[in-house]
Amino acid sequence: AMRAHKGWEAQWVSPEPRQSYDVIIIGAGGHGLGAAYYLAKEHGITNVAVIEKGWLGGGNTGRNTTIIRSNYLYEESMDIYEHSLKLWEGLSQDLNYNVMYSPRGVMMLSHNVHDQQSFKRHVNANNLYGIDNEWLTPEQAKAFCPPLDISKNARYPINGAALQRRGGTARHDAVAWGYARAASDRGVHIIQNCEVTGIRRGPNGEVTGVDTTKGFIGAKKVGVSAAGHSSVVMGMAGVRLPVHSTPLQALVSEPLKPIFPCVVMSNTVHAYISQSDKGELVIGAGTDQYNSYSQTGGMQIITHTLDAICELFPMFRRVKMMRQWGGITDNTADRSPIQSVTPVPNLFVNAGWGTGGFKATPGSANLFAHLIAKGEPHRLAQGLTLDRFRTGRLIDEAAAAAVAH
Ligand code: FAD
Ligand code: PYC
Repeated sequence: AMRAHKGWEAQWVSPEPRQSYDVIIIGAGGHGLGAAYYLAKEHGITNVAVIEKGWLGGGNTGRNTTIIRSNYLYEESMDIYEHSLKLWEGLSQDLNYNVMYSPRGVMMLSHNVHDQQSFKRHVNANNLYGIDNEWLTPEQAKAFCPPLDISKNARYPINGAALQRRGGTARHDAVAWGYARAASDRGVHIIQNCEVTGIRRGPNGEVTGVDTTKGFIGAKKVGVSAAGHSSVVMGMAGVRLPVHSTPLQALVSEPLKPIFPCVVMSNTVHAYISQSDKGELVIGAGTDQYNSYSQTGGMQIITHTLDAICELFPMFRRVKMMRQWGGITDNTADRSPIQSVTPVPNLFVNAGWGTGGFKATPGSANLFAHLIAKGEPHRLAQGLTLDRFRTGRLIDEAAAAAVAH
């Protein structure tokens, strides 16, 4: 049947690299591709290359469980995640590419008094800032998500839940492909299968370009958006990033008819779940507890998550799992991201999104483009610079990260 599909146009061009560019972005995930798109669209900078060691979207962009929400605690976080949520709402139209954004609601389960106090604090902080988030009783949680077991004798009983109705999911591959096509249409070069192996610097320490497996490519400015390999790439410029990398795993079940209407997360028992449009249950775990660049992850972590899913949703006990994988997450001590100028002139970094940067893709890309174009952070990203690790003005989002670390 596929033979009938002839004459499809390539969605983006795959050019040979030029000798030099105004801007090189390292890493063709959603963040890097999106930043290139917004550089072209909002700042008129089109002499841009996005350089990717593998295939575009093959990093965490194509490995995540696609949960989108903006229910974080501090203003610095609410600013960027809500900016992102608003961009999600119009992204398919903006890119003319269906990213399948689905605001089906993200519900976070509370299992004990500590969870309840923490979630209610988030609900209040969000509401005061104009962001939707509400507290539900166990009965209301069950009405919102019928497969949930709320019986008092459940192994992991719940005493309520926090619900962000505007939260939801999007199709991760489509996000990468949509940004790639839109950036390519505006003249951006996307260069795949090209690993950056070095960052070259001039007489004043400034960036002059990158060494790659396709040779040296010059650049006036370089933006690093390499997720799990952020500290490796920044190390090429002599910058030690306050980030550690750990595997994070997910898996999908055999396809089922529509059964699960929303997204549910339980940080306390280390599991989160939704159902894709193909019908697969999409399930994710907490991070492995050791630093690693392995895109597989430990077996005991994922089996623990499946134990939790079976307890929370007993009807899924006989469902078969089809595929499991891992991604490498770049984690900061305060679980908040870094968008920053660096000690190296004309080198910019977007990193530290760890277990939670998919939801931030449009917002992060949009603000990273601003940082690269203007040389200083946008108002909405001012708190996210590297400075905070020197001043101690950390943004502790460990609870809002909602994934066991
Ligand atoms: P990536 O898509 O990883 O892009 C970085 C790119 O840089 C990669 O393609 C890589 O190959 C490339 N690269 C690295 N080094 C080099 C080099 N030397 N030269 C050239 N290219 C290089 N977030 C959420 O908000 N919601 C979720 O539900 C969620 N679930 C997750 C589940 C899992 C299992 C994982 C692993 C992550 C999850 N995340 C989630 C986090 C989210 O996936 C990431 O924060 C986000 O996708 C990062 O996007 P990115 O574009 O920065 O990174
Ligand atoms: O940040 O919402 C999130 C998330 C969910 C699963 C992994 N990360």
